[in-house]
Amino acid sequence: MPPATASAPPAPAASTPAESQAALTKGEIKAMREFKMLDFNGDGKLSRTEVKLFPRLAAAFDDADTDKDGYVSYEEVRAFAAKYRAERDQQRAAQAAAPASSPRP
Ligand SMILES: [Ca+2]
Ligand SMILES: [Ca+2]
Repeated sequence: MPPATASAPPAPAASTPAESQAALTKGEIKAMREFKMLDFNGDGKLSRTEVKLFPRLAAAFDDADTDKDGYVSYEEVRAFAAKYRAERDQQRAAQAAAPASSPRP
């Protein structure tokens, strides 16, 4: 019996199998639902035609389609939303950090 054919899995037995990834935030659930609503033909990605009805999405289409395959996948939507949120947070933080910019003349 050669000991080389050990049937034990080589993976280190980590106790938590991506537990944090499984937990979807409320925002992500909402985003997923909206994504599925927009995905009329259910192929898991949004085409330019599918977002045509939504000018704001159509305008952001090229920005969101990071791999330029002509479709926006859910991953791309998520990345885009994260980027958008980060930029907005940054703007908000910048505004909060600048109390001198009061609208008084
Ligand atoms: Ca689609
Ligand atoms: Ca794409």
